[in-house]
Amino acid sequence: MSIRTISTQPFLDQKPGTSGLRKKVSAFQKPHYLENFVQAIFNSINAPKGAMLVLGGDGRYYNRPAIQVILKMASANGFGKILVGQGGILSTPAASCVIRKYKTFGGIILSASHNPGGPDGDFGIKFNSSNGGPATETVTEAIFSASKIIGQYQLLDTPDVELDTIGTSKLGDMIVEVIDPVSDYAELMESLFDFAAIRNLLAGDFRIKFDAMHAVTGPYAAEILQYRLGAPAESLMNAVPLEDFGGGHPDPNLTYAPELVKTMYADNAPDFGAASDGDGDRNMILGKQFFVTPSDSLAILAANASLVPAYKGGLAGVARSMPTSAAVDRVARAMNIPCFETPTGWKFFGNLMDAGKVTLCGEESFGTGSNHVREKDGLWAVLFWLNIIAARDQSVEAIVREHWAHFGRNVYSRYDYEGLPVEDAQGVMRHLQASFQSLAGANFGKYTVKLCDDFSYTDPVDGSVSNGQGIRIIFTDDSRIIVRLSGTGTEGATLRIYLEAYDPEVANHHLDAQQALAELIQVALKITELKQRTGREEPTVIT
Ligand code: G16
Repeated sequence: MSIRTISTQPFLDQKPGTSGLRKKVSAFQKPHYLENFVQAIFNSINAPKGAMLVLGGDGRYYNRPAIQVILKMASANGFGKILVGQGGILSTPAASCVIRKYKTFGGIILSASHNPGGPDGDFGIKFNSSNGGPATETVTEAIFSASKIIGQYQLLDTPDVELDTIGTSKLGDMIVEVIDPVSDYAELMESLFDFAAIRNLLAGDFRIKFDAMHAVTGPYAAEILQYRLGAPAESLMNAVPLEDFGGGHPDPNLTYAPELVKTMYADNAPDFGAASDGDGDRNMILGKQFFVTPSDSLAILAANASLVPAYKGGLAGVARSMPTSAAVDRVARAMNIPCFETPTGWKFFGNLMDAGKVTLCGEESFGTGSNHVREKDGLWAVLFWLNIIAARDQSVEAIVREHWAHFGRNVYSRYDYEGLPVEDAQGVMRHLQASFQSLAGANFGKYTVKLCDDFSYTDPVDGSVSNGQGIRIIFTDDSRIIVRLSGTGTEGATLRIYLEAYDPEVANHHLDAQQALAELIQVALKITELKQRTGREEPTVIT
């Protein structure tokens, strides 16, 4: 076995987005493309010789060949040990859990999350630091800089490693330990929640349906929900992971999880429904004929945290991304704990959690989590809800309605315009930026603009500043229209419009969000000049 040094040329498009580098599989299959980015990571992270890394992915197409390349490069670059999930599999929260539990230098996670998979689909790669969380912007910038000047990479010339059997082998001087991808994570979940109470709930006539969307959470859900908590086998759907997610879009929302939505809106619907995404970090929560917005879900978890063993001692604080509704802010005020507003991207929560400022955090993009790991965590959110339901003995809908009655309702919706020509999408953003002055104080029916700006964030822990994080149009009644471009797509541009209005009146709480927000939606379309500038009559996805 010898170390080969291979000459290469930089690719100039390896800038990590909201969560790592995501591209079409065909881009990663270009000669040297993956290797360049992996070497750029190794050149930037200052790992000491012999350091230990975690490696795994969501099992999508190209996961296996990529794992082999990374193992051979890690060995050639002087790493001492790699913990790799059996079959190359680790859900994103499980990878975070393993990094923390075994105190490794960090980890490499292969995933394009909720983006479609398969030979024509997407692939992705990101580096997580020793805290288990996505690398900070400083590190991702360093990786990007390294990728632009790379001239060579190192690879061990050796046959592939056997990844399907748990155990230890050597690759050059480096140890490769193939680990069970589920057990450490399942053990962590059992330490956080009241499994006895949830087991009791599921032993009665309470029925659940979990949609793994043919993605990574299938085996995790089987181990936790079925074997450890006793849910019947029919509680799981699409639980066999497939390299192309069965041709689906593994994004747990009302559009892309139609089978689950149909089941939960049928006459004989189960009591609780949930879905997770490609790499297991997102979640969607449903009751019988009832959808819980991710923003409400975060607020409700925070308000009920004292019912869950791991959080009954109290929350240090909470955090949400800027476009996420302010429902959790109201809970934080009532609990007299701080609430932080960060840019979109889980990486911004890491510093707050490491500094002990925040216990729970979440995003409108179907992500919720806590300081148990440093990624958002789909099954964790499912277990949190089941724990609350078991403790309160109420339906999902009753819990949400009581919450609204107490705190008022932050009515919320997001419109996604996917696959736009980049120029059109940027045109909308430029138009808005140019309108800040004329918008200030302007009236639109019952709405008067209080403030509009481009969100900027100064990290309260390390002082780093992130500018240009989304346009905010805030009205005098605290309603908001937020507009930003997605940082996770791989084709054209996706423009997101987030709409939020606050309604304390219980008498209005029966309204569908689209009804309640109808006027604000028209204001948003008018201000953005969306139709004129993109030609789109309707959004691709409404949540
Ligand atoms: C990633 C980040 C999330 C973020 C989301 C936003 O999610 O991890 O923190 O909220 O992207 O995506 P966009 O920029 O498209 O709005 P994931 O699940 O794709 O890793």
